Amino acid sequence: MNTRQRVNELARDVGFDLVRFAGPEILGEARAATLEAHADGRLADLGWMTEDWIERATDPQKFLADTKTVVLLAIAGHAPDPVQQGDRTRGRVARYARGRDYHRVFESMLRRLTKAIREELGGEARATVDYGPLLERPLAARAGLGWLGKSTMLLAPGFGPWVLLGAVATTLSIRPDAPLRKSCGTCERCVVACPTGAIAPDGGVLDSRLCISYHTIENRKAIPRSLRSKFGDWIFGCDDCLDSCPVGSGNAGSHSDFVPSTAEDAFPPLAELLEMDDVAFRERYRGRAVQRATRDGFLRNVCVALGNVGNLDDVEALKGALGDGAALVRGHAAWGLGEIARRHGGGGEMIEMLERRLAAEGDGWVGEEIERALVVVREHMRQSLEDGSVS
Ligand code: B12
Ligand code: SF4
Ligand code: SF4
Repeated sequence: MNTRQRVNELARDVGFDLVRFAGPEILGEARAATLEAHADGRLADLGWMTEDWIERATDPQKFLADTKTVVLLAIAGHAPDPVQQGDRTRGRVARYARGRDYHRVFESMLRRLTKAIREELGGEARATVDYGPLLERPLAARAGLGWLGKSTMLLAPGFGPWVLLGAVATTLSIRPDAPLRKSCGTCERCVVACPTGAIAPDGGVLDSRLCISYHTIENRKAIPRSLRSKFGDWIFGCDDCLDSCPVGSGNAGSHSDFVPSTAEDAFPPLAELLEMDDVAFRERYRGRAVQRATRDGFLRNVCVALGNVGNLDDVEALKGALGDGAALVRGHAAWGLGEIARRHGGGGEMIEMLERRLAAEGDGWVGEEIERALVVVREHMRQSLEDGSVS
């Protein structure tokens, strides 16, 4: 058996669903595209994605000296939605984050693979998943593992966008695979499906500053007001552009570790999430990708989702969040209350609650959010009085 076949077999034994090989050349076009995105500000506030990181991430030799081959590996991640029961207001977690943290799953599989490459085949090997300095999508496209879709996702035949990627650079010489000759053609479903217009009209370019996934996972600050109402029920990540994709839809299946064990993993009731302090958050999301958002960022997302899909039964929970220790949470709780009032009414009680909080508030930005919420609640009351439907 030759080295190519053996590495393929080892990777399959470890549990990877797809295995392809790429050469070690610099990813020139991807480097230029990513540097341009960086210069234009489209990468938003991802502090670690510096020009230096991009240069390294597009040169496999910088990742591992004397790299001859990069092995691209994919795991399927499309578990069906669990059944939701009861009538509580629920949020939505992106599919990749509903089970075990995929970084941990990849890490242990990659460790086994690199060990086997070193010990059995005598090559040096270094692995990465997601956060390491290698741009995985352009590399996977070079290896023919899939092609770059208009959503910017790598679409793998049979799986569509529902694959997570990892890579192993090695000093072993292995014949590379050829890129696929496939494209999205005239399809533009993801561009239309994206609630915030984050994907450029012609596709292939994403503006992270508009992306729900960026804001709910990576942004540590306030979510821009102009975007909040477009977030729907997403509280961690977003799959709208993936869900709309006809490639491989419904066929992908999932690695067992990514299958949610309960409906709460995928669609948690929102009000109870607002009760979590740091300890409870760490406990509930131990070993899960959701940890990445941090407790304050996650509760901020929950307040936004409640503003979008909540009702008068959720006011009590938002009232609690209005007194949270984190300004980030208090400010978004005020916004959430205003939005519930806009749709369902809030009445004098909500005005009183907001005014009391405003009087005690020490943070300027939170004060501003409360004042804006008060304008919304008062306006709703005025209109209700005018048309005789006071709530
Ligand atoms: C930063 C990052 C993000 C950012 C920015 C994403 C983006 N599209 O730019 C945010 C936080 C928004 C994000 C969101 C998501 N991400 Co992300 N993310 C990354 C990360 C760490 C780096 C990607 C990056 O550098 N982006 C910058 C852009 C410019 O580069 P790029 O997308 O890698 O490559 C583009 C350019 O190179 C260009 N290009 C390449 N060749 C050429 C040639 C020419 C001529 C031109 C013009 C352009 C061009 O096109 C490529 C594709 O758009 C990678 C992991 C990694 N190390 O690569 C995961 C990764 C891309 N993310 C992943 C996932 C799963 C997601 C989400 C689905 C999570 C979710 N459910 O919420 C969303 C999807 C959003 C989307 N539509 O892309 C997977 C994607 C798997 C796949 N099948 O594609 C990856 C590979 C992680 C992994 N290990 O599996 N992500
Ligand atoms: S992840 Fe959501 S917000 Fe981001 S590009 Fe896709 S559909 Fe748009
Ligand atoms: S939805 Fe259509 S355009 Fe978008 S990535 Fe999938 S196939 Fe391509």
